[in-house]
Amino acid sequence: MAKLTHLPSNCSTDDIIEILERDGAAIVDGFVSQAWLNDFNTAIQTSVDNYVPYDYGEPEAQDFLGYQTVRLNGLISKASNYIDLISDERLLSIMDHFLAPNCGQYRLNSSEIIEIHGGETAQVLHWDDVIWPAHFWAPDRLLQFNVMVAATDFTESNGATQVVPGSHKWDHTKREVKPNEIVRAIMRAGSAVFIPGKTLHGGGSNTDGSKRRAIVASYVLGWLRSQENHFLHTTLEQAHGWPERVRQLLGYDLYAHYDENIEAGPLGYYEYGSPSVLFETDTDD
Ligand SMILES: O=C(O)CCC(=O)C(=O)O
Ligand SMILES: [Fe+2]
Repeated sequence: MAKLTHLPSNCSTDDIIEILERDGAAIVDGFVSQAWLNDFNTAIQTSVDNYVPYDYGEPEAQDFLGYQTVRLNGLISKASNYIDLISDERLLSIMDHFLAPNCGQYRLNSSEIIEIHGGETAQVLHWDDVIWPAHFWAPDRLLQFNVMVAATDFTESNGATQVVPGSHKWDHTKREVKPNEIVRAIMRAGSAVFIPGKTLHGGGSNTDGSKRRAIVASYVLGWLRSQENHFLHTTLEQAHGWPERVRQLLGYDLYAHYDENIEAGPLGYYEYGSPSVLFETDTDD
């Protein structure tokens, strides 16, 4: 029977990495503090309340993104303590392990609220790496890594994510999922589920009407385009107030790839140099 391992909040990043290597998914209970979560939920509430459903255009996109689901991007502008999540040392150590070998410098891919409301049906099972054609040319290379923090409890009936442990090692073109291979990421508010880009997963159906809110921080290889266009969700003025590491994660620097075997880049020029010149007068970081 498929199983999703829960680790305690005081586990080490090595413990998380070990389970992720084995299962392709893991839950860390109590990953964020209740105080951080309360502050985040308070800050984001106005944006959630003001949500106007998007027209996703194609029916396939609507099916995928949901009919009864509130989705928001640009969290760094909507809740100031989101910065703490994306630059959390434990998360960055995990990304150092899984993404850095394929890029050197990874970046924030997307920041999302995914709030599933009553009547939403289950999202199709998918793996997130599939959005970059590089998955086709380099199928054994991880491109993206998704972390979803439960901002409300995730339950069987309110849409807890469906996950297929072990599917990170599958050839997705050859193997179909069986119902008994799917487990639900049932967890308390404040816990987090880790889903690297080759693991099958999808939002669950909400049959009880209680809202299921996820706070997403996903990361991507630095040489791939991020799914979210961070520059349009933030301003240069805001970026001046961020720590240097956060600016780097949001793309305000130059990407170069140097290791023993590969030399590539630079990418992301500003006037043929690094965007970091824009921040040189800063003394706060
Ligand atoms: O909401 C969820 O539980 C998963 C959402 C997801 O996987 C996605 O939108 O790519
Ligand atoms: Fe996904």
